[in-house]
Amino acid sequence: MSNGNLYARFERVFAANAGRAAIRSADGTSLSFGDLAHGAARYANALNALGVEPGDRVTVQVEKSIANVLLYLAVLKAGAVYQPLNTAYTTAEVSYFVEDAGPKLIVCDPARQAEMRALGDRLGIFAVVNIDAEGQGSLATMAATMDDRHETVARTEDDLAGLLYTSGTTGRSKGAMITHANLASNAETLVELWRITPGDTLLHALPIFHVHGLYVALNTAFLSAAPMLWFNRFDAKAMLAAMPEATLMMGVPTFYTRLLAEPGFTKDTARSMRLFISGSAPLLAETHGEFSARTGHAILERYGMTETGMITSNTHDGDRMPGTVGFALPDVSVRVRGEQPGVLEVKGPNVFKGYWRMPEKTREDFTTDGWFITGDVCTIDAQGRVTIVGRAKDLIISGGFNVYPKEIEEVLDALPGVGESAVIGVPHPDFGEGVVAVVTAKGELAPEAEIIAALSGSLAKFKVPKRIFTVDELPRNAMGKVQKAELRRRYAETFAS
Ligand code: MLC
Ligand code: AMP
Repeated sequence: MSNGNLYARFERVFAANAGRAAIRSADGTSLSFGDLAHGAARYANALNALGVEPGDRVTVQVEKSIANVLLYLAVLKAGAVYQPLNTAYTTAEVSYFVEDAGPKLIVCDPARQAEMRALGDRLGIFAVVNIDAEGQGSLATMAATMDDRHETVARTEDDLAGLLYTSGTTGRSKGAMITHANLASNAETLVELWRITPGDTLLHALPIFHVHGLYVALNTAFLSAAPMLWFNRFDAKAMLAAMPEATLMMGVPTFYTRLLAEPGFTKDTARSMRLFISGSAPLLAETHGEFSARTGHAILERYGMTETGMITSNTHDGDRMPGTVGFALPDVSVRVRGEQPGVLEVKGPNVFKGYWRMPEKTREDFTTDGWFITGDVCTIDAQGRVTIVGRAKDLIISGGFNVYPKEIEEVLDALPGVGESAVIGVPHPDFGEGVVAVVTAKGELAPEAEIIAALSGSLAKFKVPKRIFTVDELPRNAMGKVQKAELRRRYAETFAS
């Protein structure tokens, strides 16, 4: 029986392309596909030496680096489960994710080694090792001494490959259990749909702790043997400098608005480009229009979720309609029950296995006939084209990162001087939506800057409201529910440029 481990597929591609460049970064580092295979084997041997066995979770919160890519590959190769965490998460946030996932190993930044070791001691976690932004650190040192041969662990397609946490509108954050088959089917479909070939060169500037940069970008590049130009973070000028050597880019809408803000970005800069892809947040039709006027390229928008990978995409050859997210991927089915617009439901080999140790939550998010409920309010036209018109979930997407108002409101409400609070997203020229809090005072309320500083102690920076407004009372409807739509209208101009 063939090995269902996603890495086994990568391994065949790496072997067949061993001498070709796989990743090049601006600092001159260059790895061939053969180097990737050897590096992944060394890291996998290091993981095994640290006690990691098939099915064990490995928690990873490190700065983006090529070493981080090798670690991701190694976790797959060793048959373990990759749990990536946003580098912006505070220690308080990380503690929950680690406690819930129960990993065998934590890989963190050296700056957090002591804190994570203390957390590990409290939770009985065997090993805590580190990798820094340059790809150095105790794990890198250990991997360098290891054998570069390692037998890829056999997995069934239904075994877990990743555990990615997503917050919900209520309750605790949930770990989405992603299988090898979920990842393989989605990546294979996208390679075909977007016509990715070894002749492509992908600009990779997304973080690799979320689905977009990790699974959409890396997995498609690996399966298609497309080389990548590597950036540890997004910088519009650096992207422009590299673009004449590239053919393909994947980004969140903020990447595209930031590129457009560069006067040096012209048709000539994009002369070798074949395809620009956007997702994770709504791309304004205005941005789409401005981009085609400037470069002659129609950005291809697609739509997905952590729990499902990619669900829909505009087509490569047909129209790429601004404001719509295209058609269900081959093999994937979507529906809206009852009247349109309505909540989109999805079924297919891309849909995750359920929430980690939360059977109740899993049941709530699936219909009785097995469709996953996305919480995105959509229309589907007669041709099957999907347009997202709103969200049934109280969610803000800022620069491609999800912010759940409930989480921020709970922290705000616990601050002395705050009566009650409502957190909303309003138009932001850079991040698409910007987070704003509206609060009432109960006694002495600290000044805005102090409240923001207090929140930053426990919440990741991107979640912290950029503005806090004080009101006498929050607007409520007849049922006593806070009218967030009214607040969004009131504060719509907060970030108007
Ligand atoms: C950074 N900041 C943000 C922010 N990113 N605030 C709100 N929203 C964000 N997204 C904060 C910083 O901490 C800083 O605070 C200030 O804002 C300005 O920072 P910056 O230097 O301008 O930001 P930068 O580092 O350039 O980051 C912006 C960004 C980044 C857009 C490049 O956020 C990013 O890479 N986003 C991509 C997210 C992503 O990959 N999403 C995919 C999810 S997967 P201060 O106070 O220190 O100045 C998914 C499924 C799917 O959704 O369909 O793909
Ligand atoms: P996440 O939980 O981080 O995976 O975020 C998934 C959510 O991002 C989806 O449910 C959508 O609300 C949103 N999303 C992803 N892609 C798009 C898109 N192209 N347009 C609008 N929203 C999107």
